[in-house]
Amino acid sequence: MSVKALIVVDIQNDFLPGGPLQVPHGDEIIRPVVKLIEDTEQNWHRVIMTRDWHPYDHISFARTHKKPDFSPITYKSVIPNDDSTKQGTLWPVHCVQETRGSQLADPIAEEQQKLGCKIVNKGYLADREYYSAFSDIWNYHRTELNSYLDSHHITDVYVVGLALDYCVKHTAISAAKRGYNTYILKDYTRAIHSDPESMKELQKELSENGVKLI
Ligand code: VGL
Ligand code: ZN
Repeated sequence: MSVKALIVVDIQNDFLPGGPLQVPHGDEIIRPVVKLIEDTEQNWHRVIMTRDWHPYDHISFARTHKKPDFSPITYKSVIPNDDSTKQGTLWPVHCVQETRGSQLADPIAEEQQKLGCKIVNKGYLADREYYSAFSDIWNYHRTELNSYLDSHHITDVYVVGLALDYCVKHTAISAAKRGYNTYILKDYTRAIHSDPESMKELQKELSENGVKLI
């Protein structure tokens, strides 16, 4: 038997058109996602909403390094005795804790309150970047998402939200690696880079990691 969870990733004001880190057409998914949450035929056992939830001086902000937005950066591992590095991008300041920009989009926030959906925050440790809602990029600090899913005996995870090519992708790959049957519902996502080349690459990376894009 399958026990299904819907994970609604980062539908926050700062990622919507007009926000500092806008995902093109991100607003188009809000109403459909609300309908999907309420669709009784889906039989969601749990609905979880994630939030990018940064301190004002987060390491992923260009401002923190006094560099231009979207500059490349090499992150050093936060794991003791680990010399590895990862390439990243420095972002405009976004989703600072407790600001309007970090709040869920109004219709999603209403749904969250109405149903009492679990909120999982990520990105709150200042010294490391996060894309997956399960952990930091080092897979070292874990959020409460995995233990929440396990405590509710979830077997299948459906991921929607923003942005398809960052947090949705990494959250889905993390879920698949942790043993959940994992799906991304494509029509309920939007990407920062949605050109055909990027989409082909994305499709390949997802299938190599056992994530089904449907
Ligand atoms: C995200 C860039 C930086 C996302 C979060 O939610 O996709 N992207 N922080
Ligand atoms: Zn972020």
